[in-house]
Amino acid sequence: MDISQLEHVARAMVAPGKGILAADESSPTIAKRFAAVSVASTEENRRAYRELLFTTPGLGEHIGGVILFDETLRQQTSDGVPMATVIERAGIVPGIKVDKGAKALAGFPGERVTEGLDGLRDRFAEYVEMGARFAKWRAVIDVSPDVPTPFGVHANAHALARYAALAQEAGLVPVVEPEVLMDGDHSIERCAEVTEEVLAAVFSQLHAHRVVLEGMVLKPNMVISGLQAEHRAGPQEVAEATLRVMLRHVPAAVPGIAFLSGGQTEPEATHHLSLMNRIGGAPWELSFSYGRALQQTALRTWAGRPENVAAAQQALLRRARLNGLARSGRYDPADEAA
Ligand code: 5MM
Repeated sequence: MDISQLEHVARAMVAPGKGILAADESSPTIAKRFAAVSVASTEENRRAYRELLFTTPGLGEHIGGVILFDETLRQQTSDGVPMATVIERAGIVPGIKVDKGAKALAGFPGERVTEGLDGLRDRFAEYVEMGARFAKWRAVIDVSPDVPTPFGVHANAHALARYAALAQEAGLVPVVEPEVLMDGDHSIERCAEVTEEVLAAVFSQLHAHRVVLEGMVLKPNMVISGLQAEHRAGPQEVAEATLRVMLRHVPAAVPGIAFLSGGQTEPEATHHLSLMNRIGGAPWELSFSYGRALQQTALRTWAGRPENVAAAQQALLRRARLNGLARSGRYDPADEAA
């Protein structure tokens, strides 16, 4: 394992002004996203949509990494260029989602654990061969009054750390994604409590598995009220609570924290990130790894029509630029109207 190379790639993914485009929707998830804009989830439509995203002129200005799904890494543009090559040529690091999704945790009703460790060492070797330079694994933590249990948290943290150690062994930077879901009516305080428990377990397991913190990126949820909460905390409160929890649990050796958007609207996700960067004083890069919060308008604009490709690329670029501003706390919600 070349630690300096891992650190170099990790730092490029979250370089100042930049973040990550999460385009690794699995087949069921992309089918859901396409259905919302009445596009059939055929292999060709998925390929065309991802080509649109990755060939956006100027994307590399604010995007340092792109996460791909297995199918996409094996696809080519209409000109016959492999997707990973297109991404590299744009000055962006290509990565691959390697988890096989969250499944019910036997014996623990309401909890899930992410699968995909079997055969992972061999899959990593193939992904490296195909041009991936980082990997991603997502753990899903549901929130209810009795969930998560300490065992559920431990099972997910253990799997994340096993994955991360294998990724580094293969020379890939692990993006470690423990997502405390926004679904539910829980308060921001409850989200903070669960996120603290999860991050404490994750970093304890990463240490136990000898994962080199300098060669990874953390992709956590923000500390935020549940989507159905009666009183949802405002942006400044979200920024302060998130920063407080991260400062308590994320070692300064980690190069970057790239937040997921998790169901926030595009402007909300950008605003929260900007406020955190405005507070300042963080020892890590405070960045983004958004899926929906980068793609929503672009996907709606495209809606499966080739004549809309340029407009959809403009929409993606605009979100990337606004999040680029948020990286240094310079985003103003008024920019949305401009
Ligand atoms: C893009 O969606 C990713 C894959 O999800 P599935 O395995 O469920 O298809 C997901 O891991 C994503 O990278 C993160 O949730 C961040 O995306 P959002 O939309 O929450 O920013």
